[in-house]
Amino acid sequence: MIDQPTLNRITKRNRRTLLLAFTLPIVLFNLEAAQSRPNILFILADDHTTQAISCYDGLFADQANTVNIDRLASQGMRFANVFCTNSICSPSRATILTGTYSHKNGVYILHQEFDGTQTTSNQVLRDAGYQTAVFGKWHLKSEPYGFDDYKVLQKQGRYQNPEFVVKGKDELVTYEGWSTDVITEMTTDYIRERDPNKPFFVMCQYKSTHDPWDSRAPFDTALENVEMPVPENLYDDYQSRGLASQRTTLKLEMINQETFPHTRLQNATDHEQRRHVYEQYIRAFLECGMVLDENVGKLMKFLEEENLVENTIVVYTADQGHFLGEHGFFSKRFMYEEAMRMPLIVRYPGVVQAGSVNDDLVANIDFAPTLIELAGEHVPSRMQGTSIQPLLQGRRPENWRTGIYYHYWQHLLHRDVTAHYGIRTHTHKLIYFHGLPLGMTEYPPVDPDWELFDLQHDPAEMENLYHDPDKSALIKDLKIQLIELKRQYECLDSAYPELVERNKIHFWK
Ligand SMILES: [Ca+2]
Repeated sequence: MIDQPTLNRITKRNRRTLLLAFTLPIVLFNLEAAQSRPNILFILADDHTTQAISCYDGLFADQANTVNIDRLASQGMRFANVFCTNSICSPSRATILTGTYSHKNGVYILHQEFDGTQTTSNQVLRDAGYQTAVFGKWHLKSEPYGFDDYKVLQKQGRYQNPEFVVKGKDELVTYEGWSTDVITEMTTDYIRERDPNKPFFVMCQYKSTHDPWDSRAPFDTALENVEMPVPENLYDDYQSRGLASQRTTLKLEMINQETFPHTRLQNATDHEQRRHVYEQYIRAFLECGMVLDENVGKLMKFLEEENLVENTIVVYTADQGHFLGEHGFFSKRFMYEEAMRMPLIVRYPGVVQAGSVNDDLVANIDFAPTLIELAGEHVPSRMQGTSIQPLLQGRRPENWRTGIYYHYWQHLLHRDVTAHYGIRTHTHKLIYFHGLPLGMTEYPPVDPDWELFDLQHDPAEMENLYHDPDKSALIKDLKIQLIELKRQYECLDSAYPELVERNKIHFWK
């Protein structure tokens, strides 16, 4: 015979079991739903080139001191061969948002107004129930569209006490402090105050390391007494190449004092002036990167404190690369390696193997499709890139791309870089300086030129092999691949009669 208290105990236990039997699946289901919809923190730096990030093991690996970005790489996957498809600010940003080339998204050159109503990663994620926000540098002229919240710098913005365009406010709002710190705080404030029942997609977009490469204490003197390495081709004379490199005003001695108000030598040769500016420029750039790196550390610490570090995908990248004195250049634009290559680090615990490195050919058109697929959503067919999710999981699809198509449209406008397009494979790069404005600028056409580089034997791209008779079969093959990519991305020369005319003489020559 069971007494009443025992019966009560058993019934109570049964009730609990029954309750557990009902609630456990719901709890597990919710957990699964949460896990299948990770948060995304997308950190976009400006011009932060791979040579300035220690874990990329470039010339400045020992001086850059990017401990926090390096730690992120050690916890995730670092991509070694990611390339910009049009290496300049606004166009790359439009590509990152839309997963399309410039000729598709309409932002070919700087200061063109971005039509934010076209399909973007943030809109797809927002429609899927994500909370979306962007803070920091925007540089797409139009106001952000399809974000629940935004605070963005007007144009380039400034480092000290920056002004922001704030959602819902007509007047610009000034924020006291250093731009990099302010943007971090906006990002963490938003995440802290979000609806915790919904995943978030936050784009944290720093001005660092754009010119004028300012930094604040304690980093503004960090490299003062440190000897800096010098790229072997700092004094490049551009002899084997066409006129594009000779024509450009991207040379260090030509940085105007408005951009970089540092000292100049009196009565110096171009090379002396170049070296003198280089010594100041390289320190300023890397110190600016240290403030940025410290802020990446702050973001990661915040995610840990908020218990978000396991279910938040953290992406670190920049809108393109930057010359750090290679070929004597600063800035970007050219299809040469230092400007075309972008950093990309993805941390996603449980999915991405910590400390892994990938060297497949990836492009900025892939970013939007990747974020959408990682969020479990369908990639819109309008997007021209391919999700790198399989690469993140350690699998390379059999048909993964073997060449990247590049097109720089901003013919001669700012810094006198000739318009060009080309293909980069794992081993070679073929560049066609078609030299036509193609409706984008009012600058006059210049004579066309070709350059071919063997990236395995000449990674610094010093020897143009285009005129080597032994390379004619290789050149023909690369041109066929280039045309195939132009067909694939619907960027055919037939849209430009002046280019068709020029190609009749110069393309297959
Ligand atoms: Ca940029």
